[in-house]
Amino acid sequence: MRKFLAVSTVFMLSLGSVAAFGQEVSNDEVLEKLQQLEQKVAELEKENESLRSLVRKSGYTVMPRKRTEKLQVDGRILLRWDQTNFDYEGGNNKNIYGEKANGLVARKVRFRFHGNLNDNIGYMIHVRADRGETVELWDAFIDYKFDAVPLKLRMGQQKIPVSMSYLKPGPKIIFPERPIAVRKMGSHNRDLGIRAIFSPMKKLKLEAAVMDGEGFSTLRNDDKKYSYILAVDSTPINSSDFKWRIRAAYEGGYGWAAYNDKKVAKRNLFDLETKLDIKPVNLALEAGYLHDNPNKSTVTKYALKGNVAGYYLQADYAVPGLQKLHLIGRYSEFDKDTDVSNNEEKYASAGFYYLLNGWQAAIRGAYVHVIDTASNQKDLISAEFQLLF
Ligand SMILES: [Ca+2]
Ligand SMILES: [Ca+2]
Repeated sequence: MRKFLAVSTVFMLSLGSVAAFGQEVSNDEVLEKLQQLEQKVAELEKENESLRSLVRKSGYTVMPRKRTEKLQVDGRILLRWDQTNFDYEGGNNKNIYGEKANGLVARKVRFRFHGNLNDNIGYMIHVRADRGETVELWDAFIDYKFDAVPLKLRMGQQKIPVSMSYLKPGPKIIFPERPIAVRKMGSHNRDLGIRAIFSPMKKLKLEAAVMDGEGFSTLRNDDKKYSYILAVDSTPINSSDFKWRIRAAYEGGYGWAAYNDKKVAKRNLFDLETKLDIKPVNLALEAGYLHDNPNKSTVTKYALKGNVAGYYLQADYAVPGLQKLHLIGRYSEFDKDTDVSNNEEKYASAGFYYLLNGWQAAIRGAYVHVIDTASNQKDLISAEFQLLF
């Protein structure tokens, strides 16, 4: 009995000492186990890669199955404050950025539902309730990726794949709005159609699209006519110091045109846009040129004299040592009638953006100086707060 008590006392004491050091010891053990596991994973990946290269050498590739995400929900809120001396009295007057009054506005309120059903099929439904207006369907498309060829089809309501700066996701644009030339000439709207993206190599994309040409608010193709788009998108240089991207696109057929008072015109739109990142000096330069030679009889807003053309130049400089802060500048011109001289619209803008937490929480500020204008536009100052969730 005495022996049993002694043994159990020793046993209890040793249990106590384990309990006393329990926390520390188990943390170390967990760390050690984690390190062992990580090492094993690394070894398995190495083995996996060598097996895959063996398979490749033997003549065919087995693609690993990607992670599938059936439904992801995200969105954004963008608050904007505008101030200008523009005269809003008397009807539907809007400032350069399309606002009808000075002050604060919930400029963008968006929800996106998107996902991948499997390796080949993805989708997105994107709704907006901008400026407190009615909820509208913004994007609704299905993506189909082929296995045998590097080809993707995007079917449904989507961006019209012409302008590089228009295709850039809205949360990542550096000024509150895209350049005036793009806003006036590009297809800054959604449309129904089908877009094919062929990527024969990493640095090159060839695209073709057929769209209803009506814009997103008219869902029926009543005129039974289409707009046709061809585009080349290439990144010839992508090194640690430089990145150069260039996109050229052509839109023909019958498409919605902002300069034609948002009516359909028979377009011959050529769009060339390029961006150069010079990383050692924190500088990104961007430029674009747009030219439309539409069928005169289809331009109903005014008697068109000549062609429609516009361009922009912009720069983005990340302040050294303070790289969340970017200083930006832009010059943009738009001419609705190239045969009539000295009536171009000209705008110069300067501003900044500050990334509080990447683009997830960001502040933008800009001053747009009106050099020449066709209407009675005035200089505009804007500030924005963006939150992605
Ligand atoms: Ca049409
Ligand atoms: Ca002109």
